[in-house]
Amino acid sequence: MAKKQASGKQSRRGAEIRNPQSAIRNSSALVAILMGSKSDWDTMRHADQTLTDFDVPHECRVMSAHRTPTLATEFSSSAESRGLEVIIAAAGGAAHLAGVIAAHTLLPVLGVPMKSDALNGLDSLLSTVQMPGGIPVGTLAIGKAGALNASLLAIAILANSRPQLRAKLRAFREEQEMKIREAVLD
Ligand code: RP5
Repeated sequence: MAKKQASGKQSRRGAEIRNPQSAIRNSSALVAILMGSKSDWDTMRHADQTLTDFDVPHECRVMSAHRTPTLATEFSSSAESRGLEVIIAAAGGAAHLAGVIAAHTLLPVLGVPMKSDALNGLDSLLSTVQMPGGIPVGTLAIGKAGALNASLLAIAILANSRPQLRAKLRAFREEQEMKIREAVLD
């Protein structure tokens, strides 16, 4: 289960998620995984795990376009100068986080619609994907597949200028293909 930081400074600035691999504020982070609520973590941990598997420095944080609008604005405005290269933003329902983040940065923003109780994620998907022309959000699938693919897409973006990472991504694809080619049905 994700842990919420309880210190005064961090609780003022919004909840953050810590796990053994991804520091809360990783000064060398290339990718940020943002989510609108701690309740999104069970889905977004799959993105975190994939980036960890690929040894991509990253950070995971909770912030909301609605509940912590100032934090979301501050974070995205300063993201590039802090060395981040890709931002993944997950939200559910009236899912505005990715769009708000994208409005304040030139970095690529990948949106992951969370599966919602009310409409099974269709609301989140439409809110995330239907950005008016001019401020793009690259929107992935609803839920776990979207979380996984957002991290793989972030890796592909970073891999354009990092041959070692590109080799890892190629190996991942080959291993995935091999598993399917060798699948045995009972
Ligand atoms: C969104 O509202 C979050 O991204 C989450 O998916 C959804 C529900 O949030 P909680 O009510 O569980 O905090 O902002």
